[in-house]
Amino acid sequence: MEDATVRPIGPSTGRRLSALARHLGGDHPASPSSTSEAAPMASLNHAIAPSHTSAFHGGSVFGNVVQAPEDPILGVTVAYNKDPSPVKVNLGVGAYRTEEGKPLVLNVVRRAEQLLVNDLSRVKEYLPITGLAEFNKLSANPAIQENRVATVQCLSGTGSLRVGAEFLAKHYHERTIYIPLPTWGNHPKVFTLAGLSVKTYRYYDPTTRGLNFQGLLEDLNASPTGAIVLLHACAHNPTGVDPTVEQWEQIRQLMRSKELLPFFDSAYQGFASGNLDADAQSVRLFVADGGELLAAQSYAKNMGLYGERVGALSIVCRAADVAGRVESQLKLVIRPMYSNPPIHGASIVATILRDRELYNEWTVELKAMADRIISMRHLLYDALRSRGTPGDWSHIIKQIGMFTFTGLNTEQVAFMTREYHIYMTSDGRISMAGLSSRTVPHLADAIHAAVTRAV
Ligand code: KET
Repeated sequence: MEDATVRPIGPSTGRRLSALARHLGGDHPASPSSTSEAAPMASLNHAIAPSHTSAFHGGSVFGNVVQAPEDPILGVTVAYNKDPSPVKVNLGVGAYRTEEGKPLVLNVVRRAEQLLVNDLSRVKEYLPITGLAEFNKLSANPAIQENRVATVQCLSGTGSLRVGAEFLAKHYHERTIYIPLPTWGNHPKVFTLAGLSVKTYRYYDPTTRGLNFQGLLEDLNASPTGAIVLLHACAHNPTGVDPTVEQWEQIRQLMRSKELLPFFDSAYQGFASGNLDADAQSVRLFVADGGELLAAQSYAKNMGLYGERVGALSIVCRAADVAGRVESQLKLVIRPMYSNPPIHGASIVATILRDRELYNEWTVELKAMADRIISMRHLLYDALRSRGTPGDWSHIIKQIGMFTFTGLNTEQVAFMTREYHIYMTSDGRISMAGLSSRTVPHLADAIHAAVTRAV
């Protein structure tokens, strides 16, 4: 049995790292050389490759460890925190802020936590390897009531993706995963380190600032039968561009006819339309046809539980007996990785999902977050129009979810950070959730200056 074999850590990690380095280095056949993070990734290549520490350098056996670059997204916050300027704005990480620019703990989360604190029967025992059973049951898409799903609580969206990818690398016959171009910068790293081989499919058309639907269909059609395809369930990061329901249906038909395996990343459910059900339509289309798929869910954004690290991996199978065996293997992936997940965040989520009234309150608060982001889109669009900033900025109001993919280039972003203390990722992505009516004029000034300045 494959699971009984103990893989030697050194060579296998080395293989994964060199695969990742190859991928990031750009000599991969379908390497995303034009991904949003092309520049930082090139230097990452050196930093992530294992440095050999056997030699004695400067008095430390670790003396020749190479300084790694900051993460392209989380590193923006690091730089922001170091900036003493009073006008600085952090539009890097996708984290919701209030109109006052403060992090938000949802009222419904406070209420759930209060209930948990008051319940003295609650203990801090280990959870099972698969996490809190009630959380898993409530997290599994309501459409999945057929017992043909294995759901495990994981460490937020990232952990769910990683566990799913490790499972696939071990038990699925096709090791290639196609990810959209561009995509969340962590996707290629998560999948490559899990042992999958990463390729890209066309997704975004910079000229129209919309979906390259034809390119997407062509690339999926040209992929090998059985390949895994990463799909953003809604509110695509970083582009803010989603397929329509009709386009999802076409994607579904193509993928099913080619037996491509969907792996949904659902990190922004509720942020696309403001409605949880509407935002789950893509996943539910694929569940409804009876076929198989994976879904990684995160509660980081839609419940504001970022640091609680609460999420779920669901593997929807053809039949209940398969799901049971899949779950048994997921446990073998999780146990040596982190043994079992933390209890607090999952208890908050379960408390909210199980109670009609709390659930309704959550949907109202979620809608308010989504609405505030939409109002920021309109404010920014109007501010650029009133400044007469050259260019068509209508994509700011057309794109959905937390981000605007502005089209600003690396130099323009660097200029805005240097001169205006505006922090955003170098691919021109802005987290609209980080804006407020107070900071929009400053951002509009910065964009205007960046676009109109002589080079
Ligand atoms: N998927 C996508 C598409 C995504 O944007 C994120 C986070 C995640 C998964 C993982 O979220 P988690 O916190 O593990 O549940 N994105 C934001 C934060 C980050 O990069 O970690 C971001 O893009 O800013």
